[in-house]
Amino acid sequence: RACNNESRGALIVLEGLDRCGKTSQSSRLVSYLEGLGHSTELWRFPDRTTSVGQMISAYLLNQSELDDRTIHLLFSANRWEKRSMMETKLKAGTTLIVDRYSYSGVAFSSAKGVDLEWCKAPEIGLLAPDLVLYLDMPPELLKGGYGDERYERLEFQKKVAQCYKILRDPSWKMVDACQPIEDVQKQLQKIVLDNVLACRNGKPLSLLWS
Ligand code: NYM
Repeated sequence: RACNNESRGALIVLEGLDRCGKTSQSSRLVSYLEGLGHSTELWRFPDRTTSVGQMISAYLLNQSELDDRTIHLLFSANRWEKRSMMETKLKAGTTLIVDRYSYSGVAFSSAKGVDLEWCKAPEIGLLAPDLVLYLDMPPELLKGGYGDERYERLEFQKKVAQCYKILRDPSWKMVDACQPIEDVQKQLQKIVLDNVLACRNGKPLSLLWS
């Protein structure tokens, strides 16, 4: 029963401020795991391809205005609409490397002043990550400055960093993202591989928010 092809994949989340290197580290991790023969997919939130995701994208591009709680619930709905597919993939043995998840949802909305517990509530019952990797970089050093999307301003990113600090728990792996890309990747690879192996060996899936 516990043969390898019945064991599950790992749910691995990368978090951090805008432009700290999450996206390139995530895709490198997928190549690394695939190279070792582990079935792996790259996911990201927001997933802008769904109809909810298109509303989110328009908001981020400043093409629409939405109340802070409304956009918060859309980000959450965007995770809920992917939840069953996520569970199916994990149970089929595929590891998911996820670029942002519920922690971004809570950190960015609470940085706007929305109550933190209120922000967490709609995330309850989503799958809990097996591993949260936080790419740590001071807001002042973020790569190449910011772009034009909503939230990409230094003062706001400082607030987001504070909110991440409140959310952080001892199980998060903090990685110094100021190091060269290759060094960051080496550290991430080791942590991720250990975690993928632990999940294959029968670690049960759990739910947020615990
Ligand atoms: N963001 C992302 C949120 O405000 N709430 C969420 O739940 C998620 C997943 O969207 N500035 C914010 C963080 C980013 C922006 O993300 C778009 P990305 O990774 O740049 O596509």
